[in-house]
Amino acid sequence: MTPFTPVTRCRSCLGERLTSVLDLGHMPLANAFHTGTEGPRYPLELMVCEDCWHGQLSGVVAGEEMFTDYPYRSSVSRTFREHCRGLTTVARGLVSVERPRVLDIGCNDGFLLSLFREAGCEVLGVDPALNMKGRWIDAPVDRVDVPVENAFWSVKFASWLLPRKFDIITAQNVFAHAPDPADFLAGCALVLADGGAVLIEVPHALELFAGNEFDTIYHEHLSYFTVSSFARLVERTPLAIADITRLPVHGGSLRFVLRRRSDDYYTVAVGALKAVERAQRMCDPAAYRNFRFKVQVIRRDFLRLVEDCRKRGEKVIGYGAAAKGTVALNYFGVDLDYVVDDTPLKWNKRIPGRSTPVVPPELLKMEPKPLNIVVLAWNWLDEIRQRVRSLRGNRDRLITYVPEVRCLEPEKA
Ligand code: JHZ
Repeated sequence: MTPFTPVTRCRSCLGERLTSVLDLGHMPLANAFHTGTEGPRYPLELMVCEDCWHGQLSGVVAGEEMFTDYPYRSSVSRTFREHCRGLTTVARGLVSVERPRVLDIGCNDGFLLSLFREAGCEVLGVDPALNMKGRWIDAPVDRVDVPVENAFWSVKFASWLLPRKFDIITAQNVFAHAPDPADFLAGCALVLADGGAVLIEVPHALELFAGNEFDTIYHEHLSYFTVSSFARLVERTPLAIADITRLPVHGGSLRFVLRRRSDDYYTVAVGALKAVERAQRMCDPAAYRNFRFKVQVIRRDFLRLVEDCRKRGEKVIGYGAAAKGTVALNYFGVDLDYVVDDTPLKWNKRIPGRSTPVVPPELLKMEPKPLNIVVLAWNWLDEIRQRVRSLRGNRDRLITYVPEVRCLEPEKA
């Protein structure tokens, strides 16, 4: 078990007034799928800074423990692959270079870089996951083979890359993992070419609270950004916000385009989105109490639903062994009959903290009776619904629990 380092200052504005929003107790690491012997548990508590309202965990588990052997493949979802195509086009439109040099931080299985390369860019990935280097993807996209450095991103690592410079720097769903996000941005600034752009995508904390997305709180996610808290952080770096887009992926995300401060780009999006966040009471402690209450209601309703299904002798299974599924099942304190997932690296393992096994979706074809299928990867609900139908026709009941517990009955033909 590696040390758990308590956080005493806000990661965004360095203020010291951190207050608890939701304490999920001691939880396993969300991606530590196991084969019998469970890994350690660590405190999991979401705090908010009363100065800049940045959401953050109460403590840090060492990145080496979470990301060196990483089972998550971002490109398993077709919707996400389409999203990556969109990002590639946007990024290329931001720079005037014909053959941009692209750096992807937290490149995971290399899918995004493969798109940039197809578009004629020169690419480099950085990722700490040792299990991915040279292996890339098993399914479902074609084998991706792009150059990757195994490292955590930092000023120190960026200095090592010099004199290489990049016209486009991307970081999808990795910035919230950074223990020192100001250092992360300073590293980007160091290797950013003149006229270049940094594109950072993070889940939007506004959606977390408005949509009761409690299960996106886990040890990997040290930060929960709003536009306001991101803007406070960027002030401490050599970069400036040139644009912001709200995105539907991962339950609602933000894409920030950052430029070198001296490049004099200006956006009205910051002010407009800060106003949206204020209107949603992101600076009101009562809103956080309300969130806590609604999360408790979800647990109560979910447990009742599972109990009812089991009383009727029905199976309750899950689709998508997402990291957030780990949080949800541990918070509910419940095991499912099994969970199916299209990621081979997760098969024949168990959900962290639980005894629920993860198995290939093909197994669903062997189930004779209608099933109750909890969509643990609720952010890909439409895609998973289609997948289930293609495997089994339209006869199962899908269950979601975000923003509230809801049953989607099979449509009557
Ligand atoms: P998915 C990840 O969280 C990890 P997770 C990370 N920490 C992060 O920051 C967030 O994203 C934003 C499976 N699936 O994408 C694949 C199928 O099997 O919601 C995945 O195991 N078939 C970097 O893990 C899981 O579901 C399918 O058709 O919560 C989805 O995980 C589809 C669509 C998904 O992220």
